Amino acid sequence: MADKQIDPALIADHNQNALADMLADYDALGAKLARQNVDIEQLTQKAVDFGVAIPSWGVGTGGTRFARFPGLGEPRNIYEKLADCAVIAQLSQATPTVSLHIPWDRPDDPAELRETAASWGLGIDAMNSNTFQDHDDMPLSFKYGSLSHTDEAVREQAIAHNIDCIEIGQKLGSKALTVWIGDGTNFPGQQSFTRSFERYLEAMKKVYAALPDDWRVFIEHKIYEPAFYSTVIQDWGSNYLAAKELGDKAQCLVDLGHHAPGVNIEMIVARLFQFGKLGGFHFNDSKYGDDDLDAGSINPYQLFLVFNELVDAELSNPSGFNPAYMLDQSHNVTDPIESLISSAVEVQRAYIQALLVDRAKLADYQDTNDVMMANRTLKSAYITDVSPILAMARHRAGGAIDPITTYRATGYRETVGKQRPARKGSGGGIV
Ligand code: LRH
Ligand code: MN
Repeated sequence: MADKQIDPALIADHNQNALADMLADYDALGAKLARQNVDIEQLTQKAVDFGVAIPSWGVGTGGTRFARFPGLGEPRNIYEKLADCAVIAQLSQATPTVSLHIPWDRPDDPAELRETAASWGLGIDAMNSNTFQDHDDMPLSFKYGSLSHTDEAVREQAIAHNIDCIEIGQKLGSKALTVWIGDGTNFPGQQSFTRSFERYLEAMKKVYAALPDDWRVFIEHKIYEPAFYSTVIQDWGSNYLAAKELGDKAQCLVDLGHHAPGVNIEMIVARLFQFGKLGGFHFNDSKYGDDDLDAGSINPYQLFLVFNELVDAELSNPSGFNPAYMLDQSHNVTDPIESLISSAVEVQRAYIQALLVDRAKLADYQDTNDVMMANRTLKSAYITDVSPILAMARHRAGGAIDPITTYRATGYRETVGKQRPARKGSGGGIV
């Protein structure tokens, strides 16, 4: 039985106040769905079984290149980050794992860290390498790139770092490595697109060779930043080519914020799954660039359309369906714990809404080119308020019916605010 960060009695008290309304809403939705031959209990179980990983780097206050305004009780190390993740998991019951970033989360004692996480009912999800910053314990700079750098010694340094992340991850029970590199150029002519990609592939083959049999490597594409003219793994095309080149254990990770405004991300998801290269997601939201805003806060319909493709994919080929779901956000003006709770719930919401799509009816309308009815079939699922299902799932799993109100009632932020010394505001940087 996992240790609890929040006194379960406090959650039970709060749930007691919200229970009657939640049950009334749940029964009303159940009756509505029954008229559509949909069993609400099946959906609630799907919600209970759903999980999305928390980014360890997301529980600290984020910033931009202009500034970072630290909040109260900033976590100072991976143990305090895990403590905050445990609060999110206990209240939302939708975030069973944490994704780590090295060196930010490098553990002195991996076994002890794994135990501590497990004591809070948390597993360790994908490990993230970092060759987009220079590290004190590394002699060479990644200023001009890492795995695609022109200097073999720098590439070897980047390869060694990724292999180090795998070894740490093995001790923590992780099963995947996410490789996002900022390698690219700011000026036309600065580098050869082809030779950069060749160097990257050669280097990644050495990382790939170090993967244990039951591991995967997720390649994450991004259209720009920190490079502002070209990026080596710029889009799903370069990502897919690299994953194909490397082998079956290499798959593509889709960070929703890494595409140009207007790109049809749900179609990219369908393509990558169709060709067996859909590895996972970094869920967040954005309006312009890689804004790393809360998932579902700007364009919840897009999040729904992504899950619509995922539900379709799972139904079409269940055995080949194993995408890793992770959040990747930067919380600059909200309490990170509240944002991560709310974002996990919004991702879970998009999944349950997508399960409501009458796929047989949709296929008929598509086959007969009844455009209006096809779109309405999708839209009717999206406009269904599934909040009672999400609340019931949390309630049944021991979480909070209204997690953010309950979180505020715990006074957790004030408590850690007293325990953890205040952090001074600083210049740029996301963490
Ligand atoms: C790059 C990225 C990547 C992480 C970093 C924190 O923009 O999405 O996934 O390593 O954010
Ligand atoms: Mn990301």
